[in-house]
Amino acid sequence: MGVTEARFSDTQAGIPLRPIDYSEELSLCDDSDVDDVIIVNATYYVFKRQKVWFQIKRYGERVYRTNVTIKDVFPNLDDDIDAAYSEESNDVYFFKGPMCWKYKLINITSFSLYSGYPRTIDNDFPGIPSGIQAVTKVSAYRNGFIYFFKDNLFYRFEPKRVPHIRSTYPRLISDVWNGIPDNLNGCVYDPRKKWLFFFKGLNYLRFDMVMHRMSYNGTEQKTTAEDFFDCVPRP
Ligand SMILES: [Ca+2]
Repeated sequence: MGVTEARFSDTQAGIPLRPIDYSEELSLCDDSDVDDVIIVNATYYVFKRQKVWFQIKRYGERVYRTNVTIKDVFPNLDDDIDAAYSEESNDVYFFKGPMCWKYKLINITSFSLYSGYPRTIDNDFPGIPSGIQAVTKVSAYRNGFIYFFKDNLFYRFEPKRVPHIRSTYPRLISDVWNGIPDNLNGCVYDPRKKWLFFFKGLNYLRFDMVMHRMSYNGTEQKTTAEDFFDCVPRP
C-alpha cells in the first residue's frame, strides 16, 4: 500500500481506499454500465450489481475509490438496484421493482436503514410507478424537484406540493431533455457545478442545469470508464 492510500484509509472508517483496479472481479473499467450513481457529502457512490464504489477527490489530487459490497455499506439493501438518489439531508433512497429503501448517513462507508423500510414506492412517492430506471433530486430549483425516469418517460415529483406530480406528467424525455436518450442506466445531479450526469450503456452525457443544455459542444457523449472513472486505457 502506497503512502497516499494509507493516508486516505486512516480517515475512512476502516475501509481502505485505493485506485480502481482492472484485476477486480467486477471492474468499472472493463464494464462501466452502472445501475445508478449518487453524491453524498461531495462523495460519489457508484452502484453496479452487488458492489458500490466510492469516488473521492482530496487535496486536489486524483480520484481514489474502492469497491465493497452494497450490503457492507447499506445493510439489508438488495443487489442490482434499479435507481437511487440522495436528499440535501444526506438521506439516500433506493428503488427496486415496486419497493424503496431509505437510509441515514452515519459516515462515508456506513448508512443505517430507517425503520419501516423497505416499503412500496407509492407510500413515499404517490404516482411514481415501479421499475424506475434512473432518479435524481435537483436542488437548483426552489424546494427541489425529484426526477424519475422510466423507458421514454419522466416524472417530476415536487415534495413540497400536493399533489406531488402535476397533471402534465409523465412527459417524454425527448420533449424536455434535448439529446438525452430513453432507457437510462442512471443519473445524478452535482449541486456544486449544477450539472446533471446521465448514464447510458458505456457512455455518459453532462447536462448544464443553468443553461438547460448539454454542457459541452461537439462530442457530447463521453465514455464512463475513461472520462468519468479515469480508467487508463489498456496498453
Ligand atoms: Ca438504474
